[in-house]
Amino acid sequence: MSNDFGCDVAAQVRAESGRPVDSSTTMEVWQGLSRAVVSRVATDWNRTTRQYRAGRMEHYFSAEFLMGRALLNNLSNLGMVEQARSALAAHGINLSDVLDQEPDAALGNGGLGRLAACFLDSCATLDLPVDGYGILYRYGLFRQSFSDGFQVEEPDSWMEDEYPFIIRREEAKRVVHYADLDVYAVPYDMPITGYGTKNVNTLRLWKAEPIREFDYDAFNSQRFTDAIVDRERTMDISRVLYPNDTTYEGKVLRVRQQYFFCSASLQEMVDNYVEHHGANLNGFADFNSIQLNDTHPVLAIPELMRLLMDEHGLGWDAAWAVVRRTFAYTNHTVLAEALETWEVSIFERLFPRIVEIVREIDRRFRAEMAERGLSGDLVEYMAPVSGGRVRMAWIACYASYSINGVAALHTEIIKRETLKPWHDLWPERFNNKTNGVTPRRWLKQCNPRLATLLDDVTGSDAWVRDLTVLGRFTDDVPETVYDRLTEIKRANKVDFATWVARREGVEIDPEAIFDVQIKRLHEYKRQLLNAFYILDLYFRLKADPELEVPSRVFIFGAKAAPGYIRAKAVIKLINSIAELVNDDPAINGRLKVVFVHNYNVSPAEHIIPAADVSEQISMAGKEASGTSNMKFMMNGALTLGTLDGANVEILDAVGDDNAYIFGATEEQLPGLRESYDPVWHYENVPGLKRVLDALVDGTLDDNGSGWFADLRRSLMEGGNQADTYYVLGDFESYRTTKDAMAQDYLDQRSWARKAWVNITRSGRFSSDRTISDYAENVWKVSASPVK
Ligand code: 26Q
Repeated sequence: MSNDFGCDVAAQVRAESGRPVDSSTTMEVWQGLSRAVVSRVATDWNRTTRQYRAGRMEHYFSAEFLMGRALLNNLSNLGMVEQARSALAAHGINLSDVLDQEPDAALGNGGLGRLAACFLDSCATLDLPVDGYGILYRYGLFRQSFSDGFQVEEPDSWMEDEYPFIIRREEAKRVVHYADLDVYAVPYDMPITGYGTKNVNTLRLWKAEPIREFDYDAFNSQRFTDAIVDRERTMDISRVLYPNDTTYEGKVLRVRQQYFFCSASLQEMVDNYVEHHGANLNGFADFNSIQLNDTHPVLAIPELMRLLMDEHGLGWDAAWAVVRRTFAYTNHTVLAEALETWEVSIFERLFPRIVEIVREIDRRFRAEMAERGLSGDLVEYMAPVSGGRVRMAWIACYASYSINGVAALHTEIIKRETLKPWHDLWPERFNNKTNGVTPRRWLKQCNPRLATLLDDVTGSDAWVRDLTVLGRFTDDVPETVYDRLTEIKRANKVDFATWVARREGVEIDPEAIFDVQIKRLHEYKRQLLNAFYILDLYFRLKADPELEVPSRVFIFGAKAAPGYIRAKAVIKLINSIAELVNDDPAINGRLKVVFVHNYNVSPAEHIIPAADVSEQISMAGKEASGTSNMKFMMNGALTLGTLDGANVEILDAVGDDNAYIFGATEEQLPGLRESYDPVWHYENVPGLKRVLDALVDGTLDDNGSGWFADLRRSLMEGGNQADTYYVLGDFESYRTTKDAMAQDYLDQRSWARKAWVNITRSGRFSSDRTISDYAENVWKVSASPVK
């Protein structure tokens, strides 16, 4: 290895493997290269940390950070991809083989966790003094495989081997106290580099460890199991990420986890405040603010009260004044079943002092509202504690200086419905922060061909730090740009076809339309609607083999929560449809269905650059924002979607000609529901009867589970209350729009123009825009570049 970095890498690989580079495994090379990168940022990281700590900081509290892979991201941010490539090439090693060794850090369920990761990237790139705080789960979101088309879950032990991007900070550990257990919280820090800056921010993840290795007395008295029970109970706390998305489950361990990282993070913040500003905590909020990523970290509110009062001598009013200026709350859902509430008895068992504080918050809230003249019913509805349960969202609304939704429509809905009484009381607390995604990972890194085109068209890589630059190039570009764009998409599709063949064993034709739906499996997201379209198209082709339709590949990626049977039934259904159509000689490859197993950040990076069609088909009013819609748009896929979440704003950015919108609107749905008759749809909407009957007439095999019949029943039985997510209601409109879209694809030039509009108008969906808005209007922090 000729250059400096090459020497670093070689030395790190040798230290790792005890062998020369040429004789090391690809995994060892990954380890060594990663260590060389961390070593490169060490000095700047330390400087950034010290500089931030002396000033005002924002702290992003989140139970989830879906980081994905780190190596390419860091190399790219540091401008070192080519150096790394040539350092390895000197040994005949291929960089992308090495990158492929890295496990995904899947410490999140989906959108909310990935949003947190994109936000960290933007904060570092914008030089903002923001740290993330969460949990170092030993097992991330479960690994998914299919057996007979059914989802099977396995533990995701992503960190079992060494993981160079996380550094243990033994010296900074804290004690977290529960009524039945004291545990250490040991911080593990991940450097967060930004693009084209020296600043290196920090994600701090806490791991639970026993204070005593094991109970020696018990061990000595031959009670070997007793000796290790507390140890195991402690390790349980950070053992595994809960796999639930959108349905709330009140598991004791889950609340332990929440308190664990909130308490440890707050202790650190308070200590840091004392170190820099003295022991009078009244000024805490002048230097610290906390963004609560949904209600998962809401225990931080009573915990900060406890720290201020019990450990730093503030009275209730002074402590509450600090708290009220510290917290800001982001809501991510309109689904009532997702709102977290905990049985008071669980709290009592785990942390009696927190219960005292929560009850006092409740008592004062009730008194304050009575004084304001609110009705008894309304006070009861809004009270932090009621009916034996603690309501996390209500505590968040009461204590926070800012409450935001994650897309314009979503914010309007929470103001009008979900959080209406809070909006009536304090409208000034509410604001919208439409989500965004980082163009570093989701454009520059995952789609290098398109990135080069954008460099060429715009004349520099300035778009990587300011995506709105692209907006100046929507019109009046030379026709050759469209040719190049078409070629790029085609090359990405060829790459993807190779990837899918290897990973899933399905051959797909790069000439076909690649139509993609990747997101958690949930009824409101309506993967079922997409499945029905495919089945209907299959029957249409069978009925008329001469039918002229463009070839299609339908690509899915989705995990279902392990206990969510209906979601699992949809996975099984899609796999059964794949089996039915993929090898049917009458179809002759014109239709293919691929369910990419174990969908995650890394698969997304392969799928999105190859997509033509972005499926965003949730029932209107249910998807808070969506973020894959933005990633697809940036990569030149056209949206096929309902007027939901951020789709509304995407449509606004690209115009009617450059997106395909269908279905009932959020405004229309209540009216439609009143007179809704799913059976009428079944009998009258072209294609529906054939599709619904295929679920039960033997066309599709659910291996005797009865799941397909249940799906059918859920749509048809129960009068106007059946089909909660209006699948049958929207089918006709979906089919018409999707058919038209496929016809439009045949005019490749016009399609490329639409794709170009999508790419160049995606500037406002950069998370840099979102974060600048938070920084300026909520967090009140400004850029702090290190020298
Ligand atoms: C709840 C209880 C117990 C265990 C886990 C959970 C849990 C875990 C994850 C509840 C919710 C989540 C995640 C929610 C989520 O990802 N919401 C999505 O957030 C995105 C970012 O704002 C939005 O774009 C999506 O619309 C929204 O669905």
